[in-house]
Amino acid sequence: MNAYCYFRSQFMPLAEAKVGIVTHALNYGTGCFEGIRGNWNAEQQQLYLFRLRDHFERLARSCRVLKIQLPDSPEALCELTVELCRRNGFREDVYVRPLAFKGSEAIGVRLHDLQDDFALFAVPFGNYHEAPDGLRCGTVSWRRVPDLAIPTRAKVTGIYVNSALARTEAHEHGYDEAIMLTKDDYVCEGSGENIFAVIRGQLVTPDPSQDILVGITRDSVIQLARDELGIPTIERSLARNELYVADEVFMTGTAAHVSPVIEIDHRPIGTGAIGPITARLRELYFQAIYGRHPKYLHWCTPVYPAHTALSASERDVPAGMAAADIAG
Ligand code: PY5
Repeated sequence: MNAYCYFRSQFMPLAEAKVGIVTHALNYGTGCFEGIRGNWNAEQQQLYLFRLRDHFERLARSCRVLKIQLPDSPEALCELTVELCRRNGFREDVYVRPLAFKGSEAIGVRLHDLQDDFALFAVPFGNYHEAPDGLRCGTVSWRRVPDLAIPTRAKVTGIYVNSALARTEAHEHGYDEAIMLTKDDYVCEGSGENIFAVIRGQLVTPDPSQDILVGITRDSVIQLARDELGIPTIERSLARNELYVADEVFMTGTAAHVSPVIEIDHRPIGTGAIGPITARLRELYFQAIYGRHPKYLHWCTPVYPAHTALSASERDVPAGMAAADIAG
């Protein structure tokens, strides 16, 4: 099946969406992006895009920082994303990547007097981490980019050099994921995840002044913990040694979901197995993102029209036929 993307104001085959090597964003990292998951609910034959609007609103904020003009409003970009997923006829978990960038082929480091470009693609995507029993993490020597160097609330492509350095250092030391500290040596986040500790029945996570990317999964988990489990979250600076002695630690991110951390710097966390609060939150989070928790359906944007969202037994369609075909 041909994969479609949206690039320069039109849908086109993904394989044909190319930029030249002089492109500003490729040379200097002057782009903003998002990562959005589409979660396939086989029972309902529906693909749910999770917190779609929130992602495009964050993209709009990132673009303000980089002086990039998006081609349309967050609302219209949501519709475009639904349309893209429909055209691709996905019937599995996917990852959607909007990318807004300085597309001029120009030499010269700056944000002004450059043309903006926008691309949107989606690819099938399963687990980000291959560690079903929990992550073994290591604190790395690289510090998280301070907000005053590159605004960390913005999801800027260039910032990810920092994440890549951290992740590869962790990998080369045999860990599954990196824990980055701030310039002041407090806990910041993973290479692509926020981090939480469970301490005496409460969640503790670095507050936004700690140079974190303010994650949408982080926000979802804070809400689920509060409203479903009655567990409050304290946002404050968090010392590395507090992680070592926490009852539980987990990471959150669109790609990573809720990922238990069972070991940090060769020290088991809690019992060294997935903790009960982490397990409960992960379960609630999965219910929410697959559209299985009625209370959180407002977080889920269905891709396919409701009449195609029948249960498997109700569907009278040959196996292997794309939902897009059914939708016509
Ligand atoms: N911190 C960083 C540095 C991130 O890159 C991400 C997301 C998060 C936190 C969590 O944010 P959210 O919950 O809004 O996803 N990372 C991207 C993701 O799609 C890219 C990972 C490669 O998960």
